[in-house]
Amino acid sequence: MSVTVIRSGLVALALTAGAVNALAGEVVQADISKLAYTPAEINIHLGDTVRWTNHDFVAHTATAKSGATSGAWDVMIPAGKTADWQATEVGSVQYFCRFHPNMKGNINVRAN
Ligand SMILES: [Cu+2]
Repeated sequence: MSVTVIRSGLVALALTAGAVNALAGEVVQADISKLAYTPAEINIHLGDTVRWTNHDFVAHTATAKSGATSGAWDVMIPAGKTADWQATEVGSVQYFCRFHPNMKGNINVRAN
């Protein structure tokens, strides 16, 4: 009987931790280097933020392709700087750089 009580207590603790995490969202680090997004594919959860760091000496953008699930968005990432994008909808979105259209990436947003 006491074992059951301890186990249910652990389950309650785990659920609480999950709820706090979902509320805050995580910051997921990504890089831009030598005209490429690294990693090119990013898997995150709803509410998480992607933070790109641009290591190049030219500015880049992360621009959602038209028709993206998450709607149109366009993030400017100046040379040597960071920029953020927060996932507010579940789904996959392909993005590219407006200045260098060969740069392509993909973000998969899952429900929490
Ligand atoms: Cu670029």
